[in-house]
Amino acid sequence: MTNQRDEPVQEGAGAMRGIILRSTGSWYQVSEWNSRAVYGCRAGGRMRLNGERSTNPLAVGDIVQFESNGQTEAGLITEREERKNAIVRRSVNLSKESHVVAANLDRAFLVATISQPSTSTGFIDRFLVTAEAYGIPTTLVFNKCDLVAASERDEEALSYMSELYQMAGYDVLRVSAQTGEGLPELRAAIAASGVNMLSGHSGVGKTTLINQLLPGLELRTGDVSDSHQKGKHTTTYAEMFPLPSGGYLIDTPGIKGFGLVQLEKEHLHHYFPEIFALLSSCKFHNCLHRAEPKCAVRSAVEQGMIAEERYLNYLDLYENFDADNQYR
Ligand SMILES: Nc1nc2c(ncn2[C@@H]2O[C@H](COP(=O)(O)OP(=O)(O)O)[C@@H](O)[C@H]2O)c(=O)[nH]1
Ligand SMILES: [Mg+2]
Ligand SMILES: [Zn+2]
Repeated sequence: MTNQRDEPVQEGAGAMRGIILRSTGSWYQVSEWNSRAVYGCRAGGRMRLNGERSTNPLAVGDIVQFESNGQTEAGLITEREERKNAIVRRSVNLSKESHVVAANLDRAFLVATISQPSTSTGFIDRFLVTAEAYGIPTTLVFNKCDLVAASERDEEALSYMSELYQMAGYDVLRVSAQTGEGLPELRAAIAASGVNMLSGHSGVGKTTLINQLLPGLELRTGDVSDSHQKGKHTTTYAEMFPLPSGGYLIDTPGIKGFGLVQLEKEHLHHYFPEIFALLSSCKFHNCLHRAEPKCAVRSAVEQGMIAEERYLNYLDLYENFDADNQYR
């Protein structure tokens, strides 16, 4: 048996397979595949990850080979298995390096709120395009519905948003981490697949939801107290929690936006499912649904079969797609 370095891994000397639960710079928590026992590990210094321009070659959700002599605090990661997908964002410094938020996701839950803070459809659509491009099915979770119930305008906004995304084919859940409304449905949706990620703006209640779903964790949550009504950054790194059902749940720090590292402008429309579904009905096989004649997408928008706001967000993304393929 060999690893990527072509050095023999001694059978019985503790070569194991695991999944990264947490990474804080050079230190990793790895859950052993079968026993789920957690090992503290460093990364082998000579581990080569051919030509990636990433600030973190190992991320939460990565499946790795590691060695340990039985001590749970002194593991060594020797190999990373190929990723089936990875959510990437531009690194905080201005270099072209990217930062992998999490890898090998089976489902994303985009947590959004109508108020405190409000989530725009522009932000939701950028997230959905990214998730579609990576092939990660996404469920929309509107949290803080207890607040919505107190305002007629917010109720209308929530109904509008729910319909917008249901029309586009997405599952939409309405929940409140505070009152418990909708949590059984959220729990059921999560248990259905392996590695689940909660994402969304800072302050929308991701960590509070995880505390509700996994009692006993008692993670720190943020107060919506500063002047912008955006929660404080209480979650600094993505972190993954094992679920009793066998799956995992990832809490991510509030994100401002994701980069679409491998996406081309001309392919953007492939990642709006309801738009892409009509492409074969457009006159031109390479229709971009802008000003082309006999465009089935534009007539569907006119007939109310495709939501105008989704279509306008598509046009906006297309027009403002910058050279770095990055969203802000
Ligand atoms: N009213 C209300 N407040 C909530 C709800 N869920 C979370 N919060 C509050 O929103 C703030 C931010 O929550 P947090 O979980 O830290 O958000 P995160 O940044 O997405 O992890 C905290 O003060 C929570 O108590 C909810 O369903 N209703
Ligand atoms: Mg949080
Ligand atoms: Zn068209």
